[in-house]
Amino acid sequence: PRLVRVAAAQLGPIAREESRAAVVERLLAMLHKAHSFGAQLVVYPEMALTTFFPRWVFDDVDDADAFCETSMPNPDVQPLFDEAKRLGIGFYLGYGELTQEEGRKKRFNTSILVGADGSIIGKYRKVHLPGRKDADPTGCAGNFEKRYYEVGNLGFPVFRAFDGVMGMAICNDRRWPETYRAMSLQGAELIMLGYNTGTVKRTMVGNAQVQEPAHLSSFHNHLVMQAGAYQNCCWVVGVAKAGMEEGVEFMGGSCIIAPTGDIVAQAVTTADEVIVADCDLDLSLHNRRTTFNFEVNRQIQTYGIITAQ
Ligand code: CDT
Repeated sequence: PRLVRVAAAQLGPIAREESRAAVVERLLAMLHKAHSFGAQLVVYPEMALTTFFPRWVFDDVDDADAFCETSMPNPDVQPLFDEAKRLGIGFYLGYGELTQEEGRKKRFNTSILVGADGSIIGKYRKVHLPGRKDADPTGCAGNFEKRYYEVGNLGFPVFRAFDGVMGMAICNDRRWPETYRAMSLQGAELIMLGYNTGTVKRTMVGNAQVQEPAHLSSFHNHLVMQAGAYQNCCWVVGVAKAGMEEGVEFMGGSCIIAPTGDIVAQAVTTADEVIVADCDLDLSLHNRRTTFNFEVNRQIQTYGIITAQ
């Protein structure tokens, strides 16, 4: 078997006033715990260095810059890179990215994969941005990522690393089957994804704010990741930022899911917590050769509508 011991490092809440240096201390504490468990790869959440700022509508969208990183690694995050390299552990890290491209400023919701030697193996920028661009006049609050971030422009790349083929996604991406399929078609065997997801979902029906039944948020969280893993023959490592953050409660439920769709490890708190599993990347192969032998069984001549306007 091609075994990689993977740790999911769930974060409890990050307060707006918490410095990056303080957050990195928490990431380091979990890195050490993961190391004591023998992990080779640690997966941190989406936007793991700051509070989840897109819950707010800043009048000046550029106020978001303060929550973004202009370089990676930077002095605040360097201790994590250094210690992970010293321990020979790789990691996935989500963060807000501020960059200059095509002669203008852009922000992306980004993740990177760092190798055991401390080098950045690959980068992903979130494709499926949730929420709204502007405040709802009826006061419906939630997620305003579309206000601050651009749609990721790197596609769904996969990377040869950790003796397998690795992919990345971020939060809302996990709800979309295309996310997993795009990477699975390139041979992805393990997909890492971080999330910041409220424990209740409110939607507008006409002028009324309607709350989903409470059990659905958590059910949907696991449903989509388990289906993604099974239908695409890959491991999925979903890692939450959890707990009560700036008045909003985020769900936990971080988990490691096998290509069978089984959850093999799951967090039980909504605080900083490390869980591990031995992920046999060869497990991806069984279904790829049988039920989901893509070459033999996909019927692409019927799928055109998926990418048609
Ligand atoms: N961070 C993130 O992508 N959160 C979304 C919230 C969706 S509700 C507007 C999610 O899909 O979990």
